[in-house]
Amino acid sequence: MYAQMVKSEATNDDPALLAAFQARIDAGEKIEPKDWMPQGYRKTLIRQIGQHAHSEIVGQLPEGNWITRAPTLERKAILLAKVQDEAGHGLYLYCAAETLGVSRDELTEMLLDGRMKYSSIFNYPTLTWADIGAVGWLVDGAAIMNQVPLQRTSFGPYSRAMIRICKEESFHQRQGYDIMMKMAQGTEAQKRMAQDALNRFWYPSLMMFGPSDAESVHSAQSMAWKIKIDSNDGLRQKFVDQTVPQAKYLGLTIPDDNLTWNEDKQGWDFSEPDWTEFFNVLKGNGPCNHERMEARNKAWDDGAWVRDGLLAHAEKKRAARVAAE
Ligand code: FAQ
Repeated sequence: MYAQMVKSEATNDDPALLAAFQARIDAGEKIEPKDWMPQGYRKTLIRQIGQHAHSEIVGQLPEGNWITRAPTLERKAILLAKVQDEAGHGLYLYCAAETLGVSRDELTEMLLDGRMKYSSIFNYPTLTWADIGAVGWLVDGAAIMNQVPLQRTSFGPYSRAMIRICKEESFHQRQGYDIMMKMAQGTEAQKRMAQDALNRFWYPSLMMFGPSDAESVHSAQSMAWKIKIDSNDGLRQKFVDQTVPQAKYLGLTIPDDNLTWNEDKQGWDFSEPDWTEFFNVLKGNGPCNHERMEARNKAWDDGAWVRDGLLAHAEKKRAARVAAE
């Protein structure tokens, strides 16, 4: 179905249709699944929403790793709820992508055979309990910074999914910050753990916003189509400006000797992440890429009997309907 849609749009991408489409975008209208859209718009959305959905699903793995080791029953219940929320976010996003004519199975296959990505951040390990605090504070904090503007994205189903997701993400960020507060106010050993988690998650969190604007291949077109509302560098700056005072409040140090307040821009100057490391992680060479893909492949293989059962049941129902006609 997806291939058919793309083919018909390829023949329909004429200048008048494109101009009318752009006029709708410029007027702030939402584009809905049955509306005409350029092939590139559909393709970009499938890539971004699909990648976003995969990130939510793979993103359960580093935190799921700590559910059995959470330090108290209360922390365990909170973490369990958070990880379940992430699964839900993945499902809303797969549904939004499905309205574009691509099935969830196709999206999963594209992830498993390497045609689709998930966020670089989830290729870093969670080594201590403080890492769970850092993930909530920094990773969910970065996710919210990126996703709040996406509530105004031009594609209706994506925008509506984002509204629901953002409500839950703000709880996630607060639970992470709460863990960091406890650790930072705890024993010397706990403070060291909190600082170590910040040291390891700081630059990978900055990478979540994508490459610098100069290196971002999709930003210009995506912003013209209002798929993206803000630039990668713009969001990264906002994240740093929001997070520096939070680190100060915790009594922790951002691991960047170049961090300086810039009076003119009313924001912090900071060091860029190591972009060689970022592109290397994207190529599959991060600390946990192999482990994460192994887990996704195993889940897909283990679920084969469920998919087969559902298909057999649907076929049985269809045959019964045909026989009754
Ligand atoms: N990781 O031209 P651009 C979360 C790729 S949700 C991997 O700038 P674009 C919740 C990009 O795809 C986190 N790949 O791309 C949670 C492109 O690849 P291509 C996920 C990346 O799309 C918390 C190439 O680099 N959030 O964390 C990354 O315009 C805790 C060139 O880049 C979303 O997906 C990256 N970080 O801008 C869950 C939000 N950055 O086409 C569990 C929606 C870039 O060459 C626990 N997505 N790439 O194959 C977006 O806003 C955008 O897609 C960006 C990238 C901003 C991520």
